[in-house]
Amino acid sequence: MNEDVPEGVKEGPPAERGTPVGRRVFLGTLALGALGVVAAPPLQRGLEGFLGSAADKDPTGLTGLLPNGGGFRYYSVASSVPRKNADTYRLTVDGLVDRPTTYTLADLEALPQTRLVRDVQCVTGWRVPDTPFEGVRLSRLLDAAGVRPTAKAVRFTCFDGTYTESLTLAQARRADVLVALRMQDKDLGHAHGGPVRLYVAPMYFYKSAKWLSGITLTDEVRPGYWEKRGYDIDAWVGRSNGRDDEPTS
Ligand SMILES: Nc1nc2c(c(=O)[nH]1)N[C@H]1C(S)=C(S)[C@@H](COP(=O)(O)O)O[C@H]1N2
Ligand SMILES: [Mo]
Repeated sequence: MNEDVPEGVKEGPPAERGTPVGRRVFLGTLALGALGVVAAPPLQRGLEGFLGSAADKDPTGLTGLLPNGGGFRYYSVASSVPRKNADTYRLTVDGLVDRPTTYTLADLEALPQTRLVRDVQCVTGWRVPDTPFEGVRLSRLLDAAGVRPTAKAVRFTCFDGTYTESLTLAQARRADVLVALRMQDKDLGHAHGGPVRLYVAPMYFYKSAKWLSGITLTDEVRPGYWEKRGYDIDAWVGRSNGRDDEPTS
């Protein structure tokens, strides 16, 4: 398991110590059980046990391993999340824009799709190499909405009702930031934040908000869920959260 947990991994923010993370992890594990996880292979069990015992120091919400997840872990700060499908899913773009817009899943699928293959890197140390994501460039949705000059940042909200994220407008316009519909050449499943999640390729995976439902242009950065709990807002992989080098493995 050590290759998955690099030396020097920054542990959770001090502010979070002693708060009921353990309960979230426990509830999340129950929710995952309901998804049908039966048994983890021994290596995964070992790693899960290691991280689980460190849960109060490592609060980004480790709640279990995904079946056939290829190394992904299931994270949710909400104990249960409603399911959305092509009929019920909506994504709104609003705030400091000229043309507030609501997209259905079909609307998003009809737009040009961009495919990126990068390493997924969670700030707690686990990593999934060469993971394909596909979706609509966020910059395209921003341009379609007509971002006003007073807008300086983007706030992301999720239909789990709890998680939030943020980017500066310059970060949000990067070509490697997607509103993702597919991962690993499959439609995004519920556990991975489907049908639509944010994908911020150059940053730690906590920036990639799952179950994305809202994109709001704001006049300043409003720190997201984990950022209010001590993680860096500018979460560049290898250059944030106390790290100064690229992760190895
Ligand atoms: N809505 C929501 N998005 C989220 C999270 C979350 O708890 N809720 N966790 C973040 C973290 S810390 C990680 S590592 C990834 C995990 O994505 P996965 O569950 O697809 O592996 O989702 C990120 N986005
Ligand atoms: Mo994470």
